[in-house]
Amino acid sequence: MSDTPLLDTISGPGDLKELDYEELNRLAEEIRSVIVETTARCGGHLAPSLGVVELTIAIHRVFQSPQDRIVWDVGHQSYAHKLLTGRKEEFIRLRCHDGCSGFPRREESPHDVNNAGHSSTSISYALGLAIARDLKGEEHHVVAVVGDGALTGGMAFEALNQAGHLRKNLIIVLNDNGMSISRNVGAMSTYLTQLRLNPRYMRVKDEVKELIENVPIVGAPTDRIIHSFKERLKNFLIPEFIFEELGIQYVGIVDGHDVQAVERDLRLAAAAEGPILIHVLTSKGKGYPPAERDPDLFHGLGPFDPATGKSLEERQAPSFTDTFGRVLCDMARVEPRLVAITAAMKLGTGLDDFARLFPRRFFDVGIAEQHAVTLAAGLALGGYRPVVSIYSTFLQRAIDQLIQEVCLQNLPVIFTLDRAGLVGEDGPTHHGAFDLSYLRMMPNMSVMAPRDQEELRDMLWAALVFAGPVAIRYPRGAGRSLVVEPEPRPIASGKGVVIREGGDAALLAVGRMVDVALEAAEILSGEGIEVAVLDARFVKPMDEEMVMDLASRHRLLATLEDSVLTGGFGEGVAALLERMDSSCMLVNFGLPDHFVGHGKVPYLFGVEGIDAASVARVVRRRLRGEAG
Ligand SMILES: Cc1ncc(C[n+]2csc(CCOP(=O)(O)OP(=O)(O)O)c2C)c(N)n1
Repeated sequence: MSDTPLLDTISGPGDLKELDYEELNRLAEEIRSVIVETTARCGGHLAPSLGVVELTIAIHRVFQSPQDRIVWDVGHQSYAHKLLTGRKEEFIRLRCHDGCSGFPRREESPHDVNNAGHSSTSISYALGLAIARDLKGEEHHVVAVVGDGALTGGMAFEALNQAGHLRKNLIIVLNDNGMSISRNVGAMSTYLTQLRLNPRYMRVKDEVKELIENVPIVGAPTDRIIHSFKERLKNFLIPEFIFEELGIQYVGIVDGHDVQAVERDLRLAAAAEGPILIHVLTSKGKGYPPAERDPDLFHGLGPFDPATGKSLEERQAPSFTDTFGRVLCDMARVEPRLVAITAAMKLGTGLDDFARLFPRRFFDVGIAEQHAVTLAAGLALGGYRPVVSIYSTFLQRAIDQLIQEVCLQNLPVIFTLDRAGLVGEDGPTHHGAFDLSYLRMMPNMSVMAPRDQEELRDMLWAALVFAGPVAIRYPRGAGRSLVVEPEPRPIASGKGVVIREGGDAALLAVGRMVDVALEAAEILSGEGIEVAVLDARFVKPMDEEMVMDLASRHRLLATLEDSVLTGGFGEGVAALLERMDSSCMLVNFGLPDHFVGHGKVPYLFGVEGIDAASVARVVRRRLRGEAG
């Protein structure tokens, strides 16, 4: 680790006040080196965190955390905040099961006001905190730090709407770097770019205002008439100012890498009455050339060589994400009605090639999952075949839209849920832990889970001819296919496939859990216990015939899924066995009724008892008539 003499003197934000600006700049460099070295080892959200180092220093100099409440939107940019709030030791093991979370966590520090991870929540949280403060008659500041990407989310607009109405004292720091994960999109983003590209605009605005105030009016009109005339003149000469029109004062634009300048504006905001937004300009990846050159690639990444920025992750096979992207392009070539939608995750969902090859059929809606789903419904009503690709965890945002706007009308929309199941180091906010339950409960929805990338290809092609909504969920990374040929194999609708025979028990596995089942089968076979393995393929409709056939031929069925047990595949099998009055024993493996922490996936599988060794152990015991 690099020497960090200044950072070593900081045990909490109060210590920052001892440093002069030259020292603060050196401190910023030290923080950057720790962030780069740590993320290079542990992976993480590098570029967002590098972009806000000076901003974080300035915030912690002006405000007294934890009395003043600082709310980080998404929270992926909170590394400097963690380092300045007494967590240097834990930060060294960032995102490991025994180290710091990659996001703010209340359990970790009183300086983390809320648990974050999903976007566009900070202004709502902050407004709630401001209301609570006023109701209790307390006096402290509430600060929301929100990115221009997060500002594209509906919740951010909803919160601004109420903040402008209530006029509570509330400070919104808009961290504008022009980027979401990829380049930011949308009309709000264009508006911010206009402000950003034209710093003179702000000065002109002030000059015009002053000029108008001094316009002499002849005759003796009433004050009200003069005021109304001047307002109209201002509106004519100054392009409408969104935030001020909403009742939120606007201050900007300030260079987010100039601690002194940011501090000055923050002090101004701290003294203001009512909601105020400070527009801060930052550069994503600041100070680390590979991240500055390629901020989207360095937004969030696995371990890399800090000297070159080159990834250390070995990739021999195309991931599920790559396969989805490639197959979708093949499908778009033969199906002109196919359109693709992402909610600010073009790279993450593998849609970059599609966007390049079919720009008119690709839509990035911003961080707006709810809108993405209803937009797809509209496109389906208009005769198109939309494919909406959203991470499993983020599609939770749009459960009502899935039910009301898609399933209720049985519209042919294909949903691809990437990062399904446990994702590992990003932890509880990002695990795709609930999808099988929330999708299973929706009438008309078909739900598939491929065991490997080739099966994903087959399922995508199969989904194209479904008459109603279909969801295909798959995990991060690669499965066992090393190569994925373009030609699909047929998938029988609603049918699973037995891929290993065995007379003692049958393991019914969903998606990547098929590999776990096969591994468990090998362990048991070594002990003379032979188990069959079913690749369920369809979680809904369930292959009831197959399940009942297996139940009739085995003493024990075990279901394996990497989604919560409540309402999941296993519960579906239990209900079926009960309905059919089957006497077959059943054991369900899946995610528990608690939030799973962060750490490597195999480690978490072990902790939660869904790895091959745990499955083999429980199956062995149950066959012997012992309790699980
Ligand atoms: C609801 C939701 N959808 C998608 C994401 C994935 N995501 C994480 S950060 C991010 C971009 C945020 O951009 P911005 O707020 O401008 O912050 P920056 O990374 O540029 O600092 C996205 C899309 C998320 N965290 N939450």
